[in-house]
Amino acid sequence: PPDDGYRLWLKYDLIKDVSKRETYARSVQFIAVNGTSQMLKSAADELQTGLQGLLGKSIPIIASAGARKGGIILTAGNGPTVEQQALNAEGYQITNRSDNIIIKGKTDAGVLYGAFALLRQFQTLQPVTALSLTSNPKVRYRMLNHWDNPNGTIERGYAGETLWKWYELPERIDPRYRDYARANASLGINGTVVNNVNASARFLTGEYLAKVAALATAFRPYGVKVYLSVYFPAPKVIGGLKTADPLDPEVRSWWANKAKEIYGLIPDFGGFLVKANSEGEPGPQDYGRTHADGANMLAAALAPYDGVVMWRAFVYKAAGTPDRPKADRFTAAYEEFGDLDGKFDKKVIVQVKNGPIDFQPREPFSPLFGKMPKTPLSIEFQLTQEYLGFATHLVYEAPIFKECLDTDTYAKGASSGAKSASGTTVANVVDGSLHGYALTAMAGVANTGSDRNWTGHPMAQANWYAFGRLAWDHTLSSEAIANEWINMTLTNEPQAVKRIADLMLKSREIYVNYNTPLGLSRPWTGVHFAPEPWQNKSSRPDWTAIYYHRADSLGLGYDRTSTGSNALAQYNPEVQQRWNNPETCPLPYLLWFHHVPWTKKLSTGRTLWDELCTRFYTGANSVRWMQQQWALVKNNVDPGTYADVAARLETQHKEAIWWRDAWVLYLQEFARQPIPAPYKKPD
Ligand code: GCW
Repeated sequence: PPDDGYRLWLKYDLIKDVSKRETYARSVQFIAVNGTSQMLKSAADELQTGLQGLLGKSIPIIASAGARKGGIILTAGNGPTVEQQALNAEGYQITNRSDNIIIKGKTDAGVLYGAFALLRQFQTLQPVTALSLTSNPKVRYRMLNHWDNPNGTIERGYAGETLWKWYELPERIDPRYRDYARANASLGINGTVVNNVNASARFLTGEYLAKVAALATAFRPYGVKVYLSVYFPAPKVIGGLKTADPLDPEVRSWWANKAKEIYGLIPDFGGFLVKANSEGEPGPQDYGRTHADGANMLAAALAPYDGVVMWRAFVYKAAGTPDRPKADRFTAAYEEFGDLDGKFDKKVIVQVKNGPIDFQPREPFSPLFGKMPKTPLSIEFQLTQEYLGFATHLVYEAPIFKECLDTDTYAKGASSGAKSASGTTVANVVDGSLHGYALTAMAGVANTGSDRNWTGHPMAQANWYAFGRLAWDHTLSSEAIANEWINMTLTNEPQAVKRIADLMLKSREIYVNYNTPLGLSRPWTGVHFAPEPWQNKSSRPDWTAIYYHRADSLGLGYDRTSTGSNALAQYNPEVQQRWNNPETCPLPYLLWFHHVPWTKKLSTGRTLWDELCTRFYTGANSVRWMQQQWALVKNNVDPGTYADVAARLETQHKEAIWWRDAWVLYLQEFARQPIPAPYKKPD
C-alpha cells in the first residue's frame, strides 16, 4: 500500500541491500537492558521494533548480556569514568566494546535518546562498528508549543484538528499519543505545551487537569513532560476572585493552591507558558504591574516543584495610532522588557520569538538576544507555516532557524568576527554558554494536527524534525539534517537524496523571492495567506499592510535608522554598523531597515524596482524548477508521497504567481515603471 506518512521518519522499512542487512544483523543479536524503568523499556522496545523492520529479524530483549557478544547493551548510571563524566543529564554515548554496542546515559532519558541515535545509524546506513558517539543536548528544555484550542481547532494550524481528543480523555488514550511522544523522543524533544498561548482558563479546571494528566501519563515513558499555557486572569474566571493582580495575597495563594493541585495529579508537570498583555490577552499590566511581577508570582507558586515559567516577550502596543504616530512595533518588546533584565525569579525564562515582528519569511534577530544578559532567554521558532504558505508550499525551515541562531549579537562587543567562533551568537545566548544561564530552552510552535501524515504537507515533517535536532544541537547544519531526514523518510538512493536535499535547501530562498524579497515583511491582519499589500483598514494601523512595507511615490521599505524609527539603536554597535548603511546593508535585510528609492541602483547593478521584479519573477519560476527536480525522483520515493508532493507543488506554483502579480501590480502604482523586459511575457 502507498505510504500514508503516519510513521514519519521512524519508518523502519526493510533495508534493501541484503549484504548490508546481514552485516548489521551480526552485530545485533540481542538487546540487553539493565533496569526496568518505563524509559528503558521504551528504549528497548523501540530498538526491537526498529530492528525487526529494518533487518527483518526478531531480536530478543534480555535482562543481562552476561558473557554474550554481538548485541546491544543499554545501561544508565552516573559512574566515575571519564566517559560518564563527559555526559550531561540527558546525553548519551554509544561505543563498541567486546563485540557489543553499548549505549550509556547518566539517566534513563539519556539511554532512550541513545537508542534513537543508534537506530538513526541503521536508518541512514552508517556503520555500527567502531562507534564513538557522544552527544549532549545543548539546551535543557526542548519544547513544542501547540496552539490548540479546547474546541479542537488549532490557531494557525494547517494539518487538521488538534491531536488531543479532549472529549475522550481521560478515559480513552488514543494510540497516537504514544506515537507523538516517540517521534519527539527520537529528536530529544522533552516538553510539550498542549494548549494555545491564547489560553482558555478551562485547562486549569479539575475537569481538564484530569485529561492533561492522562496525556502526561501517555508521554512519560518517552521523557516528554506536559506544560500548560495559562490564562492570566484565571483566578477571576474560574477561581471566583475579584482580581488577578499578581501582588494580591489571595491571588498568589490561588496560584499556589492550583500548582499544588496540578502536581498532585502530574508529579513531573513541566510548568507554565504565558502570553500576557499581548494582542488583547490580559496580564499584569492591567493592574499596573510589570511582566516581572506576573512571571515571578507564577514562579513563586511553582517554587516547591521542579516546574518553570516561560513568559513570552511577544508584546506590542498599538503603533501608528494618533497618540503614538511614529511608534515602531519592532522596538516594542525591548521597550517593555529591557528594564526588567535581572528582575525575574530564577525559575523564569523569557521566551522570545526569533525576530522582532512575527515569524516572517526572513527577519533580523530580535534585539533582546543581544541585550538581556541577566535573563535566561528562550528562542521561539514557528514550525507551522503561518507566513510560509500554509500546507501547500514546500519550505524547509532549518535555514531560517540557523540563520538566526548563527548571527552574532556582539553582546560582548567587537570580537574575532567570524560567526559562531565569536561565542556571542544568538545560539550562544540561548544555550546559556555566553551568560551562564542555568535554564535554557528552545520552543517550536508545532505544525502537527490530526491529518494522517501529522503535518499536512509531507515535506513539512522535515520542519518538525529539523527543529528537534537543532534544539538538541544547534551546531548541526541544515544540510546534514536534511540528509538524515530524507534517508530516514523518503529514500536512500544517493542521487535522489542529493536532489531532494538541494530542493529543500533552496526552498526558503525561493519562497522569500516570490513572497517578500529584499527584506519586505507582511504580518498584516487576517488569514496571513492572501497577498493583500494594499490592505490599509483595520482597528489598528500596525495591523495594516501599508504600515510594514511603506510603499510611496519615492520608494519602499521601513526606515529604522536614526532618520526613521531608530529601531537599529536597540542592537549592539557592530550589528548597527552591519545594517544601518543602505549602501552596505545586505540585500536580504535592506527593506527591513531602509526606505529605498525605486530608482536606487543596488549592488546587483539593478535598480530597486528592477531587482524586486527580478526576484518576484525568478522566485515564481523557480517553483517550476522545484517541480522538475521532484519529477526526477519519482522512481525513488513512495508513489503516494510522490503524488501528494507533486500536487502541492502545482498549487504552490499557482500561488507563487498570485503573490508575484499582486505585489508587482500593486507596487507598480507607486514605482510607475514598466516591468523589465525579460518578465513581460505572460506565464
Ligand atoms: O503569529 C501571531 C499569530 C497569532 C498568534 C500570535 C502569538 C497565538 O498571528 O495567531 O497567537 O502571533 O504568537 O501569540
